[in-house]
Amino acid sequence: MNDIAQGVLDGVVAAGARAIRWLDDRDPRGADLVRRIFPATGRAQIVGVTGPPGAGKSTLTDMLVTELRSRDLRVGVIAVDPSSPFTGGAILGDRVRMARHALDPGVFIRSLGTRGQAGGLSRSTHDACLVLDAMGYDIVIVETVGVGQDEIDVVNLAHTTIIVGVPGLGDEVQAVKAGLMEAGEIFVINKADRDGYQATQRQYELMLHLREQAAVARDAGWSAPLLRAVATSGEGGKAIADAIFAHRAALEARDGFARRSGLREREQTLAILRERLIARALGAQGQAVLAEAEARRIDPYTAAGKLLAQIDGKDDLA
Ligand SMILES: Nc1nc2c(ncn2[C@@H]2O[C@H](COP(=O)(O)OP(=O)(O)OP(=O)(O)O)[C@@H](O)[C@H]2O)c(=O)[nH]1
Ligand SMILES: [Mg+2]
Repeated sequence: MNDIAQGVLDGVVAAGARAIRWLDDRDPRGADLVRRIFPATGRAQIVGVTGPPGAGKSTLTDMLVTELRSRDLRVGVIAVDPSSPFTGGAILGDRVRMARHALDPGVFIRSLGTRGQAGGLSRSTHDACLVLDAMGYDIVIVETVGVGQDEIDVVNLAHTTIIVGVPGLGDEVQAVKAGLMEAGEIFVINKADRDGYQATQRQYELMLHLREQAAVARDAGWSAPLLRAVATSGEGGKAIADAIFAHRAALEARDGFARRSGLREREQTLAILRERLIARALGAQGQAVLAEAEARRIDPYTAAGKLLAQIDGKDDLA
């Protein structure tokens, strides 16, 4: 155990991989490990990359890794696979695509799948970010498909969120509106080599304009740029990397970087608490109580009261 924590702090790749697996498996050694490495975290900039299926998020991430490496930064990548029907086989494709970084000791790439329980994915992702942070990676890119609440939770973990759009997806701007729009700090229209780029650019300009008027941006002190990219040819990588640093500087100028890290720890604390409380409440008789509710023999309030009683020892019928 000490060896693994020390290995993480020393940036040893095998130790990092082991630590992430422990945490993802909810192995109790994971909690001890986080306790050890936590003082060494809080430095890495967490960058979320999200957008519709097939928008080119992985290709763009790969391009960004190349650009950031050319600036001598160490980069971690976490590819979140929510196992949705949209992403079947994506991870394998990502592996192939990122293979050229595989031998670079300054790059660490891992994929995380869903744990089945609500919120489980964002908890595992945050844990993995902590590990990569402690290992000394300057930037940790988290790629996730922009569908579903779990993914939005993941996006909310980031210091900086990049929304990737593409030309020719009619209701795609709508999809972005459904919860991700507020979080976006950098908007990128990828596949700018495709027909319909200009129409999509206008859609996004309008959307950003409306967003500004409605004052709903997560980071009110930042004017989100709209950038173009052709990730397959490396076009746009430099401007996106510049925007990532500009946003970090803007956050730091008003103490927002540390504040955003802190909000993440707060959310993570609540997520861990929820998981543990539910596990304790469902212990022993828990499944039987759930079955009673499912059979409609008792109402859900009574059922929840009985489950709470597993924790505090009294029958909470409030
Ligand atoms: N023409 C063109 N194709 C691109 C561009 N960027 C990516 N692609 C292609 O689009 C396809 C999907 O790219 P990915 O990077 O896998 O997209 P993704 O958003 O990560 O996909 P999921 O993770 O499955 O949601 C691949 O065939 C890429 O080669 C681009 O700028 N122009
Ligand atoms: Mg992908």
